[in-house]
Amino acid sequence: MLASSALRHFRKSVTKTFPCSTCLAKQTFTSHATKCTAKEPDQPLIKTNVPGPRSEALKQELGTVQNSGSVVFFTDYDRSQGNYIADADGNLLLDLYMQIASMPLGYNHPRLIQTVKNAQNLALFVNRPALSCFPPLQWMIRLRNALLSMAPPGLNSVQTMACGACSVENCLKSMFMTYQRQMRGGKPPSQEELQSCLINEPPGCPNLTVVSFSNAFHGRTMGALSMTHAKWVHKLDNPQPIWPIAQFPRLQYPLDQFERENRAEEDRCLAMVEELIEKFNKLDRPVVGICVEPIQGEGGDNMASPYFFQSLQNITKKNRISLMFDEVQTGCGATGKMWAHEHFNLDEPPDLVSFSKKMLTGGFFFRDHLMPQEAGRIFNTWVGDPSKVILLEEVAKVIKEQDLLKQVNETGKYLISSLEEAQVKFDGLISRTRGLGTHVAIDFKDPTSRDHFIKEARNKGINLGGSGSQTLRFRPSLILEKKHVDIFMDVFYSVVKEMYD
Ligand code: PSZ
Repeated sequence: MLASSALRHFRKSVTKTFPCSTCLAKQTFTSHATKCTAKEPDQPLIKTNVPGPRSEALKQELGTVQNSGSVVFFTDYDRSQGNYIADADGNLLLDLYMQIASMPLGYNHPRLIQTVKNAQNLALFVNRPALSCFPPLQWMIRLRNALLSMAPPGLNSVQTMACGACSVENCLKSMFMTYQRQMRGGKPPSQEELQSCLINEPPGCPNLTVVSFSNAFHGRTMGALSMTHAKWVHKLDNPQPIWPIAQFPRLQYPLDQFERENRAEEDRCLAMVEELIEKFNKLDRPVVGICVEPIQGEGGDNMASPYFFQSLQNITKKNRISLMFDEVQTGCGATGKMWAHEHFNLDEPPDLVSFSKKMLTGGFFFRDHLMPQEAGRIFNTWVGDPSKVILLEEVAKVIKEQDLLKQVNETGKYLISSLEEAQVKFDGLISRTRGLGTHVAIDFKDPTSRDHFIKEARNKGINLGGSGSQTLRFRPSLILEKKHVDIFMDVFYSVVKEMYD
């Protein structure tokens, strides 16, 4: 009763008119959202340097209570729309970085606004549940419509989590627990195991390990950090376990001119993986799995061929260990397929796939044998947030209805060919154009020129980010179009020409 009177009150209060946050027209939420014709700006609008004085002042103020050194600019989320981000100084930038790859449909998408305004969703925006204990009535429907409708082929189970790192963290734990369960061959854990685990000692806490790769990034929690090898700023001062680290291939571009060299490079890295597994097994630090990004994101947009990933899967099958893809950055359509590993034509599905960012909720898909056998083993208070899954359900629908994966492929091809053309003109300054879909990158000749480009492009109305030491990365939303690529390329030419002369 209380709930329905609260709902009535809510409905009454929202039937008043107020400006639509997307098009600013006066409206009542019940009728307007479906008709809203909110349009993003036609082009960037630059009034000050980016960051401007207001952003700088806010950053300084934030700096009095926390380290604000990583803040790029303060953002006006009310005025950001579609592919455009608005800053605190009245500038509008075409955003090809999208909150570090985490906005699937750009800013203030009318369908997401409508979802938030839908009174039926209100209770799940207001009451954040402890999902493992008290899931909402329609949880199963939500999971099916949102997460399971987007699942990689062959992966039927899913666990939600709050963020990328904790998704990776719980993939690791699933791999370890499954390995130990299989080792016990159906017997329950011994008393000694139950006691020793409480004081961090074997046999309860066994010396199990996972193979990760040079330049990998998997997050900053302790387990995920053990597999992260991109930059010292992530790692320094934290104790880390002794786990095997293999090299990730460094391919030469253009790929069709370096087939032989690239195959040799991938074979070298694969041999290293096999050697490390053998070595660690012998050291009594058994390897239970391999964790890899389909395209290394933070570490410099490093790619490998389908052959490399197929071979990795063969190694995991031969050793009866798990293959985990970390798709936190590559997942949800950015590469033109829902999951980047779908580009690799694997014989079987991988064992685990972690996600977050564009998926709005964190979590992971996994194969049936990784299902925890005891309650409470993969558990925390929130294990995600249903309000994010409600939004994801709408994202999934929009991706299908608007055929956004096709758009990502077409826009991505256009972006890559435009950059390849530019690369020939500015030989020596930029190189190694690469990517899948709009998950694209180029290299500058050194870190200073990359950083200079990002700064100048921002001042001319394009927001972009870097990865690795000298890579420029594109992480737009799925709604990017060719016309946006043209706007970017104009700025690209004007900045790079100045740098080249
Ligand atoms: O500096 C940082 O902490 C950053 S900058 C970009 C990320 C993290 N990416 C997050 C990420 C990822 O790209 C991959 C492949 N795996 C895991 C993560 C961790 O996700 P969050 O940041 O949600 O914990």
